[in-house]
Amino acid sequence: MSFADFVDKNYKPSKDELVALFYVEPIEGISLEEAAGRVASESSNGTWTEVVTMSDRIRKLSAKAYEFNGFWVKIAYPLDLFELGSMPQVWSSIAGNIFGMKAVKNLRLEDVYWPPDMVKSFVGPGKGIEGIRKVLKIEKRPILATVPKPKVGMTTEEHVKAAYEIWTGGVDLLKDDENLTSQSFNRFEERVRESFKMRERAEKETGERKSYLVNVTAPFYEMKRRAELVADLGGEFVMIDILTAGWSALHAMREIAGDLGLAIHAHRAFHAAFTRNRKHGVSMKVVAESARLVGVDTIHVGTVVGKLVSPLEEVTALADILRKDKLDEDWERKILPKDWLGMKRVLPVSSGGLHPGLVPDVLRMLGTEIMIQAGGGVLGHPGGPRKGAAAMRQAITAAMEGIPLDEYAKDHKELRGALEHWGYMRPV
Ligand code: CAP
Ligand code: MG
Repeated sequence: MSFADFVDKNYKPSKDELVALFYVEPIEGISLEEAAGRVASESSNGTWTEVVTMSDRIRKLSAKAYEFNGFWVKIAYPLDLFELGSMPQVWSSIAGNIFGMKAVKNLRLEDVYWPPDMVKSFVGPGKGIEGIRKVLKIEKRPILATVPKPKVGMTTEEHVKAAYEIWTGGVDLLKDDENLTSQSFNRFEERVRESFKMRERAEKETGERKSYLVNVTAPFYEMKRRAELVADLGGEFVMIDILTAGWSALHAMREIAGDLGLAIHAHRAFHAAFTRNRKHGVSMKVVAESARLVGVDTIHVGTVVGKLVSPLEEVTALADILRKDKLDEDWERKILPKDWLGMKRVLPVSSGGLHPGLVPDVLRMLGTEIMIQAGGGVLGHPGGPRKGAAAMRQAITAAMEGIPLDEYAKDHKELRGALEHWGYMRPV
């Protein structure tokens, strides 16, 4: 069986096959067809040479590169290649060895068409957007979260004091940072216990629902123990660094969170190591789709205007993938058709270098069905975290009412303080 056997330009996949869209750039001396055939081979059931154990029956499982458009290639995979309901196995197949192949100069998995039987084999989000809104009793406006900064280093006491000010200033969700778990100066158990005590006080004082995205990321059994503690203390969310923890851990945590009645906030730390290069790696769309299938409730999508790389067409594509039930093929944004078959919708989180002056931009791009997160943009307010929180909340109200921030700031001094400090700058 040669690489040519993994290419068939007349092939028409059925809707029950998985289709992957790749950007394939061969090395010099190798044709695009051959490189694509090698990708289809290595990601399904081929290898560098013919093997004597191949048979007609096994050959039927081979993937086929069938559509070519410049360097863009679609490859169809028979569903029997996959173990249904296992995201690690899917990634080991279509996002596995192939990125290291000598035959390709660049290779990027850009999007995936997930066939119905595969979609049905995953549970999806436990709460979804509607469930989260219900828990927080916030019907229409964006949900507002803040990560106390410095991201690591504060003692538990300092952390909880900042939490109190953030909540009472008007933020809905306290959020741990991705690398704050249980360090010597701020142990997990103590932080969580003290924060939930403080939450009660903040709720009483404001009359609003307040919650906490608790970063439980840890070696698996510890992560499970931490989630149980969050549930015991009356929490509603766990936060997981899903890419450093891994798909298998997320699968298990989805079951555990489901049993405990907790929602999952997905942090994507590590993604840019393989999503940022537009020609090589795996796109963030594939990460977001995989996360929706395995079952997160909220996930970071970027800001366009903030401190981290996140182009507009990518951020809006992610929001559509997470929030819509169905999508048609969209060649501009390189999206393959989607049908989530009623699976719950995921709330996109816009975060990274945001401050009040940027809130109207984010709402214009993403609408109000989002979570906005600002760490430095709250804790950096010259008047302190409470005023920083109030300024963010005021910016959201102004943007939703279509009032220019400068106008609204005339009789909202916290927002005025933020605008005097940062203006409308876009951080780098
Ligand atoms: C933001 C943040 C988030 C990033 C994640 C940080 O802090 O807490 O982790 O936004 O990036 O550590 O940088 P600031 P993304 O609000 O102070 O910038 O959302 O792109 O995954
Ligand atoms: Mg962070």
